[in-house]
Amino acid sequence: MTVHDYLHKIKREKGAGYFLLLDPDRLRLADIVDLAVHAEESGVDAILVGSSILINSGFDELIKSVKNAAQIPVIIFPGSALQISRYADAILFLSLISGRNPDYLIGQQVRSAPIIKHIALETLSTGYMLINSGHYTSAEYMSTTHPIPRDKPDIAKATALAAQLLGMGYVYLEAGSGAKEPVPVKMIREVVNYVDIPVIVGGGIRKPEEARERVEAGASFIVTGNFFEEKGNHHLLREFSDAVHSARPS
Ligand code: 1GP
Repeated sequence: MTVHDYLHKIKREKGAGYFLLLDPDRLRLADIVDLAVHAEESGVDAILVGSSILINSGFDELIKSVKNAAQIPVIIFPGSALQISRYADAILFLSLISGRNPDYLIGQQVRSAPIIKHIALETLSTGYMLINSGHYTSAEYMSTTHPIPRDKPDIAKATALAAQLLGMGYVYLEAGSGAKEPVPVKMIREVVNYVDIPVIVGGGIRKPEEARERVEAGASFIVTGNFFEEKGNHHLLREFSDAVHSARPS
């Protein structure tokens, strides 16, 4: 089964899916492996691996180690065209459609497309949208783009619809890793009601309740990363995954 089909199956059967993001620049390899095992045991549906910079080398080795540790799909969430590995199950093939930087709209994609074809890596075509979170994020700095204002759902709706009309399979509403405020529930609801493709939501989610509210607003997939970089929080993974899987759009 392709990862795309698997994700749609999760959505059909569980209502929504839960992804854990592992950032190679912020976690040691041993911790990444531990967390991957724990994620699978706690009902996480897929593991995302990626970083806005990627200072640490050995990306292939890292993906291999995560693959060996867990059976759930490992999906690359790339900060740039440098983050590609044949050992992953798929890659979010992102275009930063909230911004107007041609390098992140199409340049990085042109550089990476032949490599992705060569290694036959599955791509999940995704319109990536930065939403203002109240402070300057790494993604904004690295991409030199402005995020969509958090009180402008109409801009988010139009941008997400453009992604759909361009044939993209997913939109990702991103407040930025470690964001002070997650993407507003009202914006998620309005975007979900306006487009037909699944909506992924991440950035700044630190409570199961925040994850639940975003599924109730119609998000298909929830991503958390930062919160689980603290070892003391690992025991809450199950609570997050239960919150995502038991919530229903309302
Ligand atoms: C960031 O959406 C992801 O790209 C996850 O964000 O690290 O804040 O959970 P956090």
